[in-house]
Amino acid sequence: MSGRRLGLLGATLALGGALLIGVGAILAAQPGAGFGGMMGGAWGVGSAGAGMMGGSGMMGGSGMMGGTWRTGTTSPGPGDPGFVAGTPSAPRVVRIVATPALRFVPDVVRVQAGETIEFQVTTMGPTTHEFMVGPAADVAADRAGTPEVADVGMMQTGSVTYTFAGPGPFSYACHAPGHYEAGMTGTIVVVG
Ligand SMILES: [Cu+2]
Repeated sequence: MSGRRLGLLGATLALGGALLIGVGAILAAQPGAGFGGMMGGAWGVGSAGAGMMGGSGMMGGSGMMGGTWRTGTTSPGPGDPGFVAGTPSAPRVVRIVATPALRFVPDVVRVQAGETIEFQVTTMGPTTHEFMVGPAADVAADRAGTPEVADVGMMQTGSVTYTFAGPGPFSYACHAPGHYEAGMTGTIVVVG
């Protein structure tokens, strides 16, 4: 194996570690999301990755890991302690990670009826994603005019704000070519 190939392998492993750490951090910021088991796994592997990155210095102190998405939080959801319903003037923030496995994490979001939510969508990995949210039929059909944030590239965060008026059903999805077909969707559960 040539030095260059080793370098590429190291970069790939470091990126993988960074992704796991990132997903773990975002999941940790989701109160009551019920990802306990997943979080444990993600943190365990992420820690191993961090050690490796520290040794190589490849990722240390890079701006890539210092983005605002790491420090932001998802506000408590309906039924969680401290829940405050989002309003048009003060939307509740829900953070979503779009993964290279063509999935949204989380893929279920609970909202209170009538709530206004600001979705902050961060892409992990090299695949560019979009995030469309609204009535499930419109989202499924990729209907023009349905609220969305498009072209969210690697480690970027885009946001879109939506008010969940009426009973739904509501959903979200990515319509980058092939992603919806691969199952890159999420469900909105309206409560109250
Ligand atoms: Cu996508």
